[in-house]
Amino acid sequence: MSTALHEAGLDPFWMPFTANKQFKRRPRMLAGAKGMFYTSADGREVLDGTAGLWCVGAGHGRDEITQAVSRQLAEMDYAPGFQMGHPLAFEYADELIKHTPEHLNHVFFTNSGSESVDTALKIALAYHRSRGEGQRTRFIGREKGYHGVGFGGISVGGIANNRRTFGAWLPADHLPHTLDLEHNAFSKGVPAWGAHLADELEDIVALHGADTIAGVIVEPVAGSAGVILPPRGYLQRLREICDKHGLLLIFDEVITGFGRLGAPFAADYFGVEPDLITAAKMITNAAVPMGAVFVRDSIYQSVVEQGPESIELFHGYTYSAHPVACAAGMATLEIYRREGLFTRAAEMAEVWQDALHGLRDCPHVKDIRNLGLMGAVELEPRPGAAGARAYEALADAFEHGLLIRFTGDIIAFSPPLIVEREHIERLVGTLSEVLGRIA
Ligand code: PXG
Ligand code: PLP
Repeated sequence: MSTALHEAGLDPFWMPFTANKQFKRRPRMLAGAKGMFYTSADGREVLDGTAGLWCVGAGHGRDEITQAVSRQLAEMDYAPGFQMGHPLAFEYADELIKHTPEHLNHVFFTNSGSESVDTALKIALAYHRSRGEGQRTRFIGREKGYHGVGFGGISVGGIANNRRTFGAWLPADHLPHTLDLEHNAFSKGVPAWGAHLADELEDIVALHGADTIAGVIVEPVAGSAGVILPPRGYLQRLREICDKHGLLLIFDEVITGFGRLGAPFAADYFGVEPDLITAAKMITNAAVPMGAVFVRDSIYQSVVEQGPESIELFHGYTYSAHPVACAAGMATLEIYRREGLFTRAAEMAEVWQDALHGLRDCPHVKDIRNLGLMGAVELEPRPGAAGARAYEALADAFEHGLLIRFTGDIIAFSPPLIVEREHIERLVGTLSEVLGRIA
């Protein structure tokens, strides 16, 4: 640890989503990163099983991005985005829509997934209001859904811990989640059972009245809650019910966007076109914070083209379309194009699936789930100590050169899209040893 850090101590930094006291007693520090690996502060190589926090798709330390960012900083560090523009933002939006679903050709820039979710919810409200349906104010999310930490996102989200202290302030209701180990344990890829769970949306619509509901927001594959897959036909069914009742369908693709499943977006992978897509992770390869909302043309037409001559949407962030983020995003797209990263996960999916399911007979394993380059290994909780096993696995894996994520007793993986077979073998080999060591 550096002398400066030693003197400063760990106390002032209030860490996000971290057990602060526990961490500060026994810190896990990262100091460098290149390709598939981190270097820990004590000089060990750590395989990145999670692409940072699901966000470093092209691997760490990409020179093209570093150069694009430094060039942009030298040329123009910042440009105001309200009533002013800079050319790169327009060029970048134009490049992005080459990769978005057919009818989603407008981009609103944010700085994070949480801001993208807030923005998408607001655009949905603005859309209905623009059509004289301002009474459509309710959103339908899903149990176990994670939509970031804004007050909008925690209201539509379905993770109890994220709202317990803060409440839920938007009118919202929730679909049931789709994780059912009785029917779907150890399914490879999308499970066959459970499409009928989408029909619950009909009951929710009947309860509240379609004319009070603005839209439905779901993660096509729930990431944060532990890789929960949509049953075959489920998302199609949601789309049909939304169409029937005039509800906007929002796919929160903060995790599934930018190639995680082997197609540019989960919308492409599942063949279901939503009305809005929220994105953030991987968009700049995480080199500079950025997020985006991709918007259906008819929504833009209704709110903007048919809107007033003055500001059509009273919304935006100081750093929306920040030039340095746009530069990082452009360079990331170039790497994606050159290295085929939008579809790389499809090439690796089978190797990944076989390797992960090879852990089935390891101690404590209760379920294994996978799609594209996402995967989860769910552990049987230790009696009376839910979450303890997975936490111990994280600590032990880090000691032995592997970075993993956990939520509850679910270990989640999302390696960078550049992952090779040898990394997958090493990841699975290390995890198998870890599971053998923990009690
Ligand atoms: N929507 C979804 C679907 C997400 O996964 C957000 C919104 C919020 O994005 P920001 O950029 O505001 O964090 C997310 C973020 C994990 C983990 O380990 C997941 C997220 C963030 C951090 C950790 O599962 N998801
Ligand atoms: N709070 C204050 C006092 C501000 O002036 C602003 C922006 O001007 C914000 C919050 C919002 O900040 P941002 O645009 O970075 O989201």
